Amino acid sequence: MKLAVVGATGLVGQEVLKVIKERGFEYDELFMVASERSVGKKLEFKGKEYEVIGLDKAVSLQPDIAIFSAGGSTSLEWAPKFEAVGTIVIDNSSAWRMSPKHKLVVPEVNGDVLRIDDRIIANPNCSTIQMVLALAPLHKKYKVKRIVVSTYQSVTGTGKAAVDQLMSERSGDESTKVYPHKIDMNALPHIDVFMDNGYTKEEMKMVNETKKILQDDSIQVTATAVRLPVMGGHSEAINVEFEKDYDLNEVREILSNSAGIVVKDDVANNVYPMPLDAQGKDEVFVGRLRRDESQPNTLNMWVVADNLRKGAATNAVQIAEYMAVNNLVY
Ligand code: 2RA
Repeated sequence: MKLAVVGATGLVGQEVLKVIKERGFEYDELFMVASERSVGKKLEFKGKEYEVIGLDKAVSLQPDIAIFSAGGSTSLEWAPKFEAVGTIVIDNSSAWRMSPKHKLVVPEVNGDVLRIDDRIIANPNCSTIQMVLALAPLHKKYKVKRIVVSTYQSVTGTGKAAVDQLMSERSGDESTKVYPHKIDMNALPHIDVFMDNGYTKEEMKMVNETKKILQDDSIQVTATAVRLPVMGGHSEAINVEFEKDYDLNEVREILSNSAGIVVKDDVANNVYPMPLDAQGKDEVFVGRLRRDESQPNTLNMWVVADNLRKGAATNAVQIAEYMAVNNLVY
């Protein structure tokens, strides 16, 4: 099995390598791939030194799987070139997510849609992944009717330059400008670009991707996405209305028994999910479970996950594992 990590020098690419190592994902050959300006750089991985290669060279090596974390335009240009040599591309950008020809996958939720001839597979947006993972088992039992979600997103979701902006603002230097405003001691209700309908692209990703992954266009979603001076995890306040009524203890039990979810919900002891605790972990943490007393069949929950792990790298590596374990790589 020849594995390529495309965007190996970036924030998500580096996390992909960590996850590959931690999960013991097996390969025979590994290619570290990045843009021209990183070609020739040396990267150390599992005690071995790798020289970063360019995309052209990587295509010529015909990897079986390439995990792309290199942005939308690189993916639009290069994923089809890898596809043409038979590579399975697992793509972290938004380039292919809503294409009707391509699968959008969270393995625990809809891994069963994957087939042997899938060649470009889209990894969903980070804030969508943690939300659908927490909602899917409840959707199965009570059927989700409408979701109202507000996000509290970490600067790592924007990338290294945003982490630099936050850290330099904290040391008194306000010259680094990734966001249109200061991020330290602030909250920006603005993630990705604004669209004609007044929502941001991030908010519309949560609307559209949720319907596609849960395979249900009737689900109504409305989102407000907010960037906070937080490192290492996205949090979400989710208000979900179901078709059927639920029992709160049963909800806890369903979530506790669902793959990839950890329930942290013991308010008497101040136990609830927080980004600081989620950082570096692969699971999605759920807490503050309580009935919305203002309308029937409605639940409030607080959902936290490391956006670079389950929101990006871990989910992508899990897709690769799913393909390998189910003999979908040839
Ligand atoms: C963010 N959703 O947090 C993006 C990253 N994919 O900005």
